[in-house]
Amino acid sequence: MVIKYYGLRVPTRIRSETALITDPDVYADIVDTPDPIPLSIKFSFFNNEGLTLYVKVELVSAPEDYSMEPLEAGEVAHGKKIDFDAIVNRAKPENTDFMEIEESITLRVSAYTDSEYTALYDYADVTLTVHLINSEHSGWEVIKEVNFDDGTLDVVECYEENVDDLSHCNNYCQTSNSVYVSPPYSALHYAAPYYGYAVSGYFGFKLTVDTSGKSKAYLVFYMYKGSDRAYEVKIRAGDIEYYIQTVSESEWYKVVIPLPISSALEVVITEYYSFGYHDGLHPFKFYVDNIKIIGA
Ligand SMILES: [Ca+2]
Repeated sequence: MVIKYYGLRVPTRIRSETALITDPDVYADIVDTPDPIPLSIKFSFFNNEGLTLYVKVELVSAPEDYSMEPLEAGEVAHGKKIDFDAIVNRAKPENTDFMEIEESITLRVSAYTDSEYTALYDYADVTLTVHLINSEHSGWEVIKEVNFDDGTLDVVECYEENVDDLSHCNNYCQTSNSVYVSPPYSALHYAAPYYGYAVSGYFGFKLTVDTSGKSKAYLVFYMYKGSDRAYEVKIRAGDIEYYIQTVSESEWYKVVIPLPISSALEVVITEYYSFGYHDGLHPFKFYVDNIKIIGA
């Protein structure tokens, strides 16, 4: 599953063209992903309209390989915001002889004044570009690949950001054989506050890669959420940040992120952890595996 952060303002402001669209691009790898490929598109809906609204998202225009169950995202009171993911399915392409193809889809975000979604208040259409990547196509140069299977973290470093109190926290990174994509190891970032202490912040991994000389490059990797006290995933490539907000526990996700071109590009993969005391039951456990940087 590939998730992009996507932001929208109130419907009337969309119509007057002051909508905030953070990134109208969605990326997915066709290698080892399910058929159909679920594309999860993040929406933030702000209601500043002075009445309660009910939000619905549906697919209004796309190639025939796409489908979507209309999503009734529910009630948003005046002054409130809701965050939700719209899932659009793309059938896996039968002909896989491509490095990347781009397709355009349009979603309609509608606001209703009733919970039965009959009284339309306003709507906005949002057009997205879907980038389907074949990460195993021979046209890509594999710039770096890390699978942790020799038991080392290779070029991947332990990383923390905005952590309020690391001194009262058990915190480390190591290879782990509890879960993995390629056997026998993945990389684990473990953290847990000492008894009586609280800890919060972004915990994860960092690596530096060289994408210079390429016209484009991608980061492809798997991640696994192992903690019920972890929240959004933040991935930073250079100074560009990507957020993934809805991640189920105990499930591997495949993620594709476009990378800037740089001879020393810092790539950071983190998850936000927050926990108020130590009970031994809610440590932070975040796994990554099969990190691949490709370019052409
Ligand atoms: Ca592995």
